[in-house]
Amino acid sequence: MTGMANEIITEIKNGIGVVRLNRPDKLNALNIELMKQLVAALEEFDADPDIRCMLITGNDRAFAAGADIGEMAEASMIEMYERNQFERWERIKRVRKPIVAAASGYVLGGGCELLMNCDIIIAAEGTMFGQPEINIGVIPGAGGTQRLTRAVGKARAMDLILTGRMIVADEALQMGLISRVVPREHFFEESLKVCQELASKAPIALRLAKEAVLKAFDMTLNEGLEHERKLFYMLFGTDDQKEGMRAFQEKRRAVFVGR
Ligand code: CO8
Repeated sequence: MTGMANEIITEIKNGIGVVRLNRPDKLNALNIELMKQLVAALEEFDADPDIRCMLITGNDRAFAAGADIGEMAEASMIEMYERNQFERWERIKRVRKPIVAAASGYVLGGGCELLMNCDIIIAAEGTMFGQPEINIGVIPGAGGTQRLTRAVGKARAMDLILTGRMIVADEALQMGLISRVVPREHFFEESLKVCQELASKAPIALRLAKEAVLKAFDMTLNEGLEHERKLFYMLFGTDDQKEGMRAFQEKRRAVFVGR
């Protein structure tokens, strides 16, 4: 299936739901319409039993250079409040299947905030990351001050958010903002390979693993450990747990069905 909804292009490849941000002339600036289409696509993929993981990407020049400044420049406080755009961003957090990001070019502002909502983040060599909102008189609004701080620690988050400076992929990797750096020419194919690997895993275990890791941000250590334990026990109610452990004992490759 291939779908085109102006601001994004969607495609399903072997159980992987791919979303390509598609405003190349604007460096994929995230306007409201793009965000609507993106969130709708992710929710649709999340509900589709044939899809096991998702991939969000842009193009060589930009993953996304931030929220669309043109849509915000003249807005009043009340207008911004009434738009309630962040409610839509909250829905990305509720997507249960793993989301891989394949980034290249610019990953700035809201683009970096979108990226931090993804679970495995793969970037082409030379990709530029930043939270430059301070340079246009604001601060990150879609989670940047919170997620960047949790990802890279207070000192580095302060440095990036207060100066608005950009860093390149290697530094972002070293800081813990992203998961892997790959050669520029095939960053998309490399990311797709990671998705294919995820698609071969036990689907319920994948979702529960994602849930458990994300709980580390919201819970105390003891609450998180308790929660993890319950999810672990839950998996013993799945056929895939039996299949996975039996396949190991029988020295064969497990075939997971998502039950
Ligand atoms: N919004 C709107 N248009 C943009 C944006 C953007 N964020 N970024 C780039 N564009 C447009 C440019 O206006 C230009 O359009 P046109 O050709 O019509 O003039 C086109 O994309 C190409 O850009 P440039 O000509 O500027 O390309 P350069 O290679 O010279 O520069 C840069 C690339 C350095 C990335 C530069 O475009 C830039 O600084 N962009 C803005 C980066 C930025 O400040 N991002 C933060 C935005 S604020 C934000 O994200 C707040 C998040 C809050 C949450 C979101 C909820 C709404």
